[in-house]
Amino acid sequence: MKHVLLTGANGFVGNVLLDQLSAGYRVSCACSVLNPSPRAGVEQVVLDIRDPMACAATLGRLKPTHIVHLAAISHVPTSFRDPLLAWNTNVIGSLNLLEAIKQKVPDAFVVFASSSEVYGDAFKSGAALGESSPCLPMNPYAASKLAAELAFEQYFKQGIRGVIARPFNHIGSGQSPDFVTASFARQIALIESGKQAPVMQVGNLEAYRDFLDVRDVCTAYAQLLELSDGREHPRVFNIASGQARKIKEVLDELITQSTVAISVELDPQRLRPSDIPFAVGNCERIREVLGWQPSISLNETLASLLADWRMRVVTEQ
Ligand code: A2R
Repeated sequence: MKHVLLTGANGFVGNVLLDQLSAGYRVSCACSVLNPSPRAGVEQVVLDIRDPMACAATLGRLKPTHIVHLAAISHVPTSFRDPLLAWNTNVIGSLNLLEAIKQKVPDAFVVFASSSEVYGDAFKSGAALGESSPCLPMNPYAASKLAAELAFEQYFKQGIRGVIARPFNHIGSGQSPDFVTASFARQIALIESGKQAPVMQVGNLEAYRDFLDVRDVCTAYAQLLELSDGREHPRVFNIASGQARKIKEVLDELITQSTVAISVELDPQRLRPSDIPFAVGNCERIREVLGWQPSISLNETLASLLADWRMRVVTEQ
């Protein structure tokens, strides 16, 4: 049976991907700490990807046929606050994993979760960016992901098998409220339950983003894993909807779905100076090669996000 190892398995994406892959794969999860409620039939290992010997030992023992590399410092403000942590995890951690693949499982097929953030300043063209657009990262997170991509490209040249994915803004249940749509949904749920005054604190509402449901992104990762069947394929894939949505439009829809009246207040602390005003991806490649396209509407995603936060705030202090 095909055996997939997920790094970063306890994260936002890892949790969803685990559900999707469990049907077709034996799944092992590499986590920085053990999940207290593990899934039945899924093996968990503790692995700090910054430790090269631990990476080699884990891959040597598990011998996965496939790997999805999700583990990262994924939050842009954290990468500004602690760039060494971001670079060590995102670049050196990826190199440690690549060396371990080369030494222990050289035939394994790896999907690396990079980010649309690598395009950075190139978004200022206003066009939907394709995979050959310039990569001009504007923050330490994006730069570290691009550096990791270069490392992957080098190992691909040496015969390691796999692809690089550049997902655009994926949202949904389980995401940290450090991210914009989760922050909105959490505040609405707090307001509805009387734990917050009926005033939403927001940052920049004028930016446009290419939003995707995390479940659609995970379907794309699962389809990318199927490229291990030996057919010719490109190395880099955008995972995008191709549609630009104004953040204000997303907020308005969430407020429409709320059961109470809510006003909106700008919080200057939530404004990021390096904000990119418009970011949208061209998704032709993944559609042509794999037939993938998003299947979940934004309103459906927002409804599930809100439902999730309504449950989560019950236990919040
Ligand atoms: O720090 P934890 O316990 O939350 O674990 C995070 C894990 N992680 C690590 N795992 C092993 N060794 C490390 N040194 C290490 N540092 C962090 O990566 C967490 O479980 C996971 C990342 O999850 P999230 O922050 O929720 O990211 P998300 O949204 O699931 O994104 C997945 C990937 C990331 O590479 C993004 O940059 C990419 O998709 O776009």
